[in-house]
Amino acid sequence: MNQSFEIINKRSEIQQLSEAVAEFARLNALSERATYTANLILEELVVNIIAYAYDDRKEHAIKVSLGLQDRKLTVILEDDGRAFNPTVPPVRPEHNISLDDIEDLELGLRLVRMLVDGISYIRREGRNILTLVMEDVPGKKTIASMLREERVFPPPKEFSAASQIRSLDEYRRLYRQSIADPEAFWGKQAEELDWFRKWDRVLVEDFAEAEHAWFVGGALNVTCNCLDRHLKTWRKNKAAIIWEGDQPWEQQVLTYQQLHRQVCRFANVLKKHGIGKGDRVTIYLPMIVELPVAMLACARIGAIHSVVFGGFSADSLKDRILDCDSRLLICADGYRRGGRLVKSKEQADQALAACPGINDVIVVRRADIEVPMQPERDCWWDEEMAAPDIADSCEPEVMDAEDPLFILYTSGSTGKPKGVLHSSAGYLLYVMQTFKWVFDIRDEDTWWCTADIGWITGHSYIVYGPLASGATTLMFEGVPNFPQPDRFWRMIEKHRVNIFYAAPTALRALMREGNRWFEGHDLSSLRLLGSVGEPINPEVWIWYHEKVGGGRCPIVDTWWQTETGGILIGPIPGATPCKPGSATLPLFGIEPEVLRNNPDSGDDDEGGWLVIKKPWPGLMRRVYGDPERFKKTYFARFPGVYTTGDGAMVDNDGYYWIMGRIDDVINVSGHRLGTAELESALVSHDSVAEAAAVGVPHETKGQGIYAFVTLKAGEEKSDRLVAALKDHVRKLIGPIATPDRIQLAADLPKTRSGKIVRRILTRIAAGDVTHFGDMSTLTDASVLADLIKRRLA
Ligand code: 6R9
Repeated sequence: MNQSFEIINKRSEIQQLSEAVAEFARLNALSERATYTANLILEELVVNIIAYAYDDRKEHAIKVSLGLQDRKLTVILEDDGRAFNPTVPPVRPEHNISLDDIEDLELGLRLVRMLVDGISYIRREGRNILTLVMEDVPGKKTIASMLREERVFPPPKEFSAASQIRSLDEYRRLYRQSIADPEAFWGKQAEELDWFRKWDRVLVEDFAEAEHAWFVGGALNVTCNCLDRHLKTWRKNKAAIIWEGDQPWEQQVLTYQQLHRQVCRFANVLKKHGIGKGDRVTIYLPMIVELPVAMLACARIGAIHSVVFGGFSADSLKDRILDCDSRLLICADGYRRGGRLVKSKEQADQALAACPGINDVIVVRRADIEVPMQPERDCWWDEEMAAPDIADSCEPEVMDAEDPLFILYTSGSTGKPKGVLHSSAGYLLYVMQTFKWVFDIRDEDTWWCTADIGWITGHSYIVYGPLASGATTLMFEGVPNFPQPDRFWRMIEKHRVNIFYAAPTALRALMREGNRWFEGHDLSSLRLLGSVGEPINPEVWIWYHEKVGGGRCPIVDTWWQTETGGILIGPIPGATPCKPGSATLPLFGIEPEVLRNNPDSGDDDEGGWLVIKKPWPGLMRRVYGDPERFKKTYFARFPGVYTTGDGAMVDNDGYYWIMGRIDDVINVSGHRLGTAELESALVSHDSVAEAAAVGVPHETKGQGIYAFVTLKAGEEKSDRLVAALKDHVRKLIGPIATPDRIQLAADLPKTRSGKIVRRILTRIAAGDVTHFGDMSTLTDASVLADLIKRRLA
């Protein structure tokens, strides 16, 4: 029995559609689960299409057909094949959306994938046709069927043959050892570091209290491990950092010897400015070599660095300086990114107006623009470095294994960013070893991680991991599409890059630019590809594999967090067969588990909260300046284990499928932004009474920001005001936090206790449908409902 409906891009019709599905379900005696699923599919897909087209006045036919045969329910969606929004839509002016883009509607399709038993997509006669099939078996598990992605890519034989870990058996054997006796395992690993004094105990822990200390009694200096020890070997004149500027012709190479000298000299400059062990230094620099030099110089003398992403605004910089009571700031006059000038000294000066603790500012000349210099406070990097009393060598400070190495701020859900504090020995060991395991690094490799050092990925896998391993790390100041969208491919060819590590958000943006940008570029040097920051959807995975990797490079999808220091879940490329969309298996010493709120429900392969049961050396030590917050944030929901805040499920092969964050942080291009931080920025505007921000799927950024704002009484609604509000947020937090859309609302939905119900707002943001009632009343979908609610609540 079959039935079709046509809808013409009107939200009111969705309601009718839902009623028609209910009628179809009644006539065919569909189970509650199948009805629910069909409805959810329609809601997620059709509404997303309409929401993205977003203009109710435009008519775009979407044909929906339902069919049932042998208890197999089919839902077929056909669009009219036209661009959905031929005029400039208010949401995303740059693109029109059709079913082709559905894969990018992250949340919608991910939920649908969980629920159905099959998806097929074709384009026929100018129409996009998507068919979804599900078996109507009452009581069938809901989340398990997310695993429609069944393609498996075993490691290429030649790759395995040349790798350090060559088979899944070898991985499993090592893994079992690492879990059975972690102290023996990590003790052996730590032999690979240079120590002033060996440790007395590998691990002292009370995980229930969120406490763990590694290599207790040991002493070392991180820079001795990243620099000095290589100078005694042939690596002395090996390129440590190859740098390329915003403009393709700008280039700089620092050998280990040269980097060592720069670091020592700048360490001496810091000392001259009165900086010593334990002092905090804030570094607000673009991606230039002075940034890693400054970080390592801090580490040389035991100062704690706090790198603030160069794209953050004056206000964010101010908060981060004040929070850790920084003594000294390092910034640039300005810099160009994608050819556009960023006046960073201006931002720094604005921030410093409210930071009395900063007595010294060291300014790197990068843009060569006029900037005001405050006589007693500001000085130039090049002049300081050239001073006659600055020596080429600097004795490394003897650091306790547990002494802090750096603070890195990350958005939490309570508004105030958290200063994640990492240790010296444990952090370094963890990033060094994971770098070798996951990226299978060899001495002759050119390694390129495209992240910004302002984020943890850059700290761990541009600076500390590669340098501790004696690798050559490529550092790039610019953006992927400047001067043209082939910049990455040009750079891979030019530097003969062997291993390339990027974020899905960048890959999606490049994929969108089209394949012609590959033309004429020889990417044959590539051996291995990596992904980090967000779930990589299978379609992007396949594109990455085929177009960038030429079908021959394994892809390592690496899951981890600022808090975890380094990668926790990811393939060993010579050993682990990959499944597109899965981060695969835990690394050595990492014991993850997926926990449900109700432990008695469902089987192992259902989704839930991803937690890590035992400590590992790279895990953060505490939140700077807030002794309780580490435990309160990560150890409260499930006592005794580290709760990551991400949802995940495990399949029958033990593979982890990360479903994104369960809390209310919005992940824009891999950068986590707290909704509370966004909301407090909005509310700080004179006209705003109340605000709520939610994430909406966005085809390039992963998530976009959709904000609801209630104006103060007497304030006039206007487009100008909306623009002013966006501008306000951008100034306060930074361009990355600019809301994609602001909707002025008379009232926000709230619970009785006054908490805003974001779940409803998310629904509205995605297309104004709230007709499902309470999803949790459906018992066999309860786990899913729980996840959805947590994700959206
Ligand atoms: C390294 C980094 C952490 C959050 C994390 C998760 C998401 C990171 C991922 C991934 C799916 C992956 N995330 N890697 N989700 N697959 N391979 O990004 O740190 O900025 O702290 O973000 O990013 O949600 O919890 P951070």
